[in-house]
Amino acid sequence: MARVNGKKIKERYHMLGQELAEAGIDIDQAKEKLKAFEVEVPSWVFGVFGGGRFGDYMPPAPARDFHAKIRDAAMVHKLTGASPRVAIHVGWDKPEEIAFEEVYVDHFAEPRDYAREQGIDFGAVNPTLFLTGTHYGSLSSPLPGVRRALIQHCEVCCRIAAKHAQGLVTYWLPDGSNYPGQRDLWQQEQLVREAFRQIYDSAPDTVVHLIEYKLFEPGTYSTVIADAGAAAAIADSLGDRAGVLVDMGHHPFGVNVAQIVARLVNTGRPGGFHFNTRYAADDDHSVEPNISMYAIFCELIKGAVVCAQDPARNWAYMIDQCSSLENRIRAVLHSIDSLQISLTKALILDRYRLEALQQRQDIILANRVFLDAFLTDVRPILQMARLEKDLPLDPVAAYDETGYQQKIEQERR
Ligand code: AFD
Ligand code: MN
Ligand code: MN
Repeated sequence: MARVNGKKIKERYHMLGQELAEAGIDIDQAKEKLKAFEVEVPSWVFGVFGGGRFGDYMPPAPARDFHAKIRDAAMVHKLTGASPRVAIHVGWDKPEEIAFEEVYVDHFAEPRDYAREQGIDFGAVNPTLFLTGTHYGSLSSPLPGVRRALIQHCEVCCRIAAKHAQGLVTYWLPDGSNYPGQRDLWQQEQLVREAFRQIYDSAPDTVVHLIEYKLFEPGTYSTVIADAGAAAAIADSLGDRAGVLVDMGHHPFGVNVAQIVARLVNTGRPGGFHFNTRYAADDDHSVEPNISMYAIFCELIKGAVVCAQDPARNWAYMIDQCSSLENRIRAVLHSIDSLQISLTKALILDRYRLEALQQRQDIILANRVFLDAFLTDVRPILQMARLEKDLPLDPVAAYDETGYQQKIEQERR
């Protein structure tokens, strides 16, 4: 496929290059940065999930074990060349091993080796804080036994991350309440802070901890870590190796996520992103190359935390979507494609011109320059990058040609 359209792609790329050069933008530089962009895929998107809706319907061929999730993630990387790591969910990926004890750490060596054989590696490690016994909360549970076990679980996850993954641990807590009066809000806050203190202090000092926030769910009245400010306050109290994880789906309507990103990047702390599209509530949808995604990438580039010269400065980028109706692998491929388009648009923004207009308070022209890049069809850049990396030009179409879907539908019946 790549060979057939190669000539046309080069022509289109050349034409766009000339156009952008007039504005002083180097298309080759944008293409090289795009090629360096990496995003992790979550193991859980490929697995068995459901909330009792639509009977037992699930998109065909969910992965029924950890190895199958790894193979699906590897397939995504094979087609995109952009997702060399899979984020894992300890206790969810291997439900038989919730990992409350040290002895579990090395149980993750085998699947990690398996991932490497498939051409990928382990990325972020997620403790699972929402399984059996957590219906009154996790790190703020009123039951000391539950709290103690989950703190240990997080400690084990930190060791797994340090020893068998990238040293990154990301936390999402289901802690909150459903009615006013149900819980002592002060106490919940206190317990969560104490638990994080303990986890942070006992973790190997190579580990980076990212704290995720979410407006609601499962709590409908209150949530302990409900917004970026709450997550940042906890991270601040812990130390330099703690930061905030933004998940697109976890904000109230109308919140400007690009502004949250700008603020967090400015703190210089570690940070990360769970990409998805939010329409009504939570995070179930694939990423689309819309204006918010573009604006977010503009901030990440300005802060030099994406495609940075020094990769250590990069934030951690992950996809977190659910895909409860659509084909999961296609949905994830679509998300990666959308992220690459959004990033490329942000890479060709005429920042000098924009800055000049901002200085003159030229409201409308500044907005038009900002939109110029968003409205540009950057697909020639993306296709050229794929051509050079010997990747399929359209990963979703290429997936359908691999026969993988038919194969897993047979195997996983
Ligand atoms: C939940 C949360 C959150 C988290 C994910 C994995 O909404 O997005 O990242 O589980 O723990 O769905
Ligand atoms: Mn998330
Ligand atoms: Mn979510």
